[in-house]
Amino acid sequence: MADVPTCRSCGAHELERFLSLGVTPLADALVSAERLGDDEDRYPLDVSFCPRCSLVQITTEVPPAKLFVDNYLYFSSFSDALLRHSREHAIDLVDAHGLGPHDLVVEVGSNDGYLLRSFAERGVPVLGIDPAPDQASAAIANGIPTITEFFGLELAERLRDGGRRASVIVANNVMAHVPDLNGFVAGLRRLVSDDGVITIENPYVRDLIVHREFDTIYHEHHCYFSCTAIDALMRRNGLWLNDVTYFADLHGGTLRWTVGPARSRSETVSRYLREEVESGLTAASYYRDFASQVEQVKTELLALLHGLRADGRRVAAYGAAAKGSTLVNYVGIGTDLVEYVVDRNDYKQGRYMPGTHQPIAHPDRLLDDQPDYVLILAWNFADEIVSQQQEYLRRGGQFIVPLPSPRIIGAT
Ligand code: JHZ
Repeated sequence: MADVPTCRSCGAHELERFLSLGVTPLADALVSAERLGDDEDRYPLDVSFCPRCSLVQITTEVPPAKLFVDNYLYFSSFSDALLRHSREHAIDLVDAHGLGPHDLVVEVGSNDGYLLRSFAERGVPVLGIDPAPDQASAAIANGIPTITEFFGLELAERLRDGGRRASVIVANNVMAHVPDLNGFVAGLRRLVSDDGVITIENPYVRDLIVHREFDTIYHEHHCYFSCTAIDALMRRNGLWLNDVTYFADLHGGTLRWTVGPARSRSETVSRYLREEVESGLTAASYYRDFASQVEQVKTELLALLHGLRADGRRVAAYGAAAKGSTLVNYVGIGTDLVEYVVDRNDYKQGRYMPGTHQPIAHPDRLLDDQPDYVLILAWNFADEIVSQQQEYLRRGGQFIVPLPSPRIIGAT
């Protein structure tokens, strides 16, 4: 573990801390039955703002292999909404850039090949890069060539020396995971062809603050991006932020930044940059009362759960998501309040939530057991989960969506 005293992007020393979520276990380090009695690794989870380049970031660095090789069971393919979004993205890129057999699409953080297969199906050569061994093996087994390594400048150089340049690079929900941010972006610049395009998606820090999505803060996510921070980061590494697209329903509000070696800035980029200044997002004061907002979520949620338990209601949870781990650990939701968690990722079933140790079961358990309430930890997929669980609702079950304030969903 290392403390990071300077900004990961611009190197400034005067970071302003605005939130501490305490000392928490690693969000994806689900505990196996054999390890339940062992001490779990715990690390401080503090969040700072850089007044020089506006980057929001955590200040403790956990070794990447501990996060993404030893303890990573996240498979992108378990979420239908994400698969739909990814397929549309691939089709748009193929059409917009006329991609064909002479191009190369590289995805950094390619997971189980959930996105690249849409390019491969259209005859476009692809290359995945992902250090997580099980996910990379799954992709390879599905015919997606994948390099099982972390991406950075060194790997980009090696690929380029081997004669490979990418017409398109996609980096979705991966840049926040990278400790050496400038090395990562320099690697993108090295690998993309001079007329190529890079698309980067990540949850938008504005939505994190406005919708109190504090649970998306965990050790895997070193950074929380605004357009202002992205613009500075790209320029520093020889790239231009050329377009921005907003997806309100993806991961609580996601931005796609379209970036390239050539400058062709859209009016949308200028508008976002202007609005970030006007709304105050580029100043430390924007973040100052976030800690009390987060505290309020904790108070409201605990009051609700204690009230239900006092009335003899049984509560389970849906989604052994990384964000779920931050939520249960920060709020202090033990097995006395929420008995178990269900998740359709079979790599997660049979394990236990970090810190709070709820067992993780198959979603069928909700119908076998019919708890009175189900807390949706994967609230970003609440619509998808609720529509799959109509029978649970029909039998009288109810869902709790925890953020931005706890809300109950029953049968309509
Ligand atoms: P989900 C992930 O975070 C991983 P997490 C990562 N760290 C990241 O950066 C962010 O996304 C953006 C399950 N599920 O996606 C699947 C069902 O069981 O919100 C997952 O285990 N049934 C890369 O981990 C979990 O819920 C369903 O119907 O916070 C959702 O996890 C659906 C839709 C999901 O991410």
